Formats: sequence, C-alpha cells, structure tokens
Amino acid sequence: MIPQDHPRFRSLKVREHLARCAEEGILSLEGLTAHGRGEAFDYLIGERTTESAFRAGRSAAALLLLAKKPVISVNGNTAALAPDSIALLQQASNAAVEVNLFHRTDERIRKITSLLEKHGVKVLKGEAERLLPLSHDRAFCLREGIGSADVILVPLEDGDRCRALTEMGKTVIAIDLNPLSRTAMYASLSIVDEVTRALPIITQFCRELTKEEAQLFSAGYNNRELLRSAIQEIHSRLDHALD
Ligand code: PTJ
Repeated sequence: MIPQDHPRFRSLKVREHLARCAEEGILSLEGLTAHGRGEAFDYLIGERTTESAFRAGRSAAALLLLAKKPVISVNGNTAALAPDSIALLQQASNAAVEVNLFHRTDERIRKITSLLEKHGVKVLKGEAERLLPLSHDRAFCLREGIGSADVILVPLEDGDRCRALTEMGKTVIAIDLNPLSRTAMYASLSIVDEVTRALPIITQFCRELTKEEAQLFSAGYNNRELLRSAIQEIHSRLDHALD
C-alpha cells in the first residue's frame, strides 16, 4: 500500500505498475533496471520537460508530419508506461506502430500487441525478418514497417540499433532521459525527457503545426545543441542543489 501523501507517490505507483507488467511478461526484467537508470536522470533534470526537450518535441512532430512513412517503434517499457499516449500520437501523426524488442520472444510480442490494441493502437503485424545489421534480436523488423520507414520514433532505444537505422539513411527520433547515452548521440534528433511527458507534447504539436511551421521546425534543429542544452540544465541544477 503506497500512501497518497507520500512525497514520491507517483514514482512509487509507476514502479508498482512496472513490477506488475514484468510479472505479466510485458516488461522484461532488464526493463526494470533501465527504468531505474531513467529515474536517476529524471531526478537530475528536475522531473520536468526542459525548454530544449520542448523544442525537440516540436521538431519531432514536424518530422513525423512530413514523413512519407513514419513508424513508432514500441518496446516493453514504452507499452507498459504509455499505451494511451501511443494511441493518441498514432491518431495525430498517422504513423504506423511496430513492436520491436531487445529481449524478443513471440510471447512478449503477442502480449505487448494485445495490450496496445486494448488501448486503441493499430499495431503492424507480419513476419519479422532480420533486416538490420545487428547481432541481437532488435535486428528483426517488418519490411512494411521499420524496414521501409523514412522517419522512426524510438523511445528507450538501444544505441546499436539507433546507429544502424541512421546509417541506413533513416531519420531516427529518440526519447531518452540520458543525454550521454549512445542512443542520444547517434539519433538524428534526441528528446531528453521522460517518455510519458514527451509523447503528449509531440502529439499536441502534430495537431497544431501548419505545413509551413512543420517545414521550419523539421529543418531548424541541431541535435548537438539540444544535447548540450540538456547537459547544461543538469549542470546548473547541480550547481544550485544546495542553495
Ligand atoms: O522491451 P525490450 O525487450 O525491448 O527491452 C527494453 C529495454 C529498455 C530493457 C532495452 O531497450 C534496454 O536495455 O535499454 P537501455 O540500453 O537500458 O536504454 C534505456 C534508456 O532509456 C536509458 O538511457 C534510460 O536512461 C532511458 N529511460 C529509461 N526509462 C525512461 C527512459 N527514457 C525516457 N523515459 C523513461 N521512462
């Protein structure tokens, strides 16, 4: 029982939810440790959307709106944390949704697909093939999904796949609380924010941006500058932590 007046109530409830999802086989056990790493970085950025993450979310929406074949790649953590937000982003962006897992089993793919569908997400299905030059199972994807996408949104991504996708000429938008991760460095555009905060911002911009604005924001970002700003935010919070 977590008392509602506990100062970390939300965080504890999320952990409880993720532990349940792990027991059900939606989240991998490793996903729990990945969440813990995310929480630590969220602490450092102040558990809020920073100004640079907001700008990155706006550019992400612009890229999705202008894409010929946008795809949202969903793993266990994202499905467990934000199924409704994925449904809303799919509606606003017309992106396809594909389940892509690091710890891949047919059973997990089935369970995550069914969870997403219960929340109104249309999930791409088919025979996954080893289409990416990776030795782990994130290489498996659908030819008609990630395989032929031009823009891919990857919350909580693996650095290797991020790099492989950009080297294939795809535009990769990462959501990752760690601005120092290989994913954040390799992505075309990195949103340094918590996934449940970042997705609604992208969705809102998908609904609001005009075509001209989308053109402006899809080109007018610099990922190095966005990452530098995120690191700077952490720096200045640490500088003032004991004030
Ligand atoms: O469901 P699977 O099998 O595909 O496995 C998913 C995990 C997350 C276990 C797998 O992709 C993995 O091992 O990821 P990493 O390499 O640990 O990277 C996860 C990144 O996401 C880390 O940099 C974390 O800081 C970040 N992260 C964790 N939770 C969140 C987050 N970023 C945004 N929002 C979060 N809630």
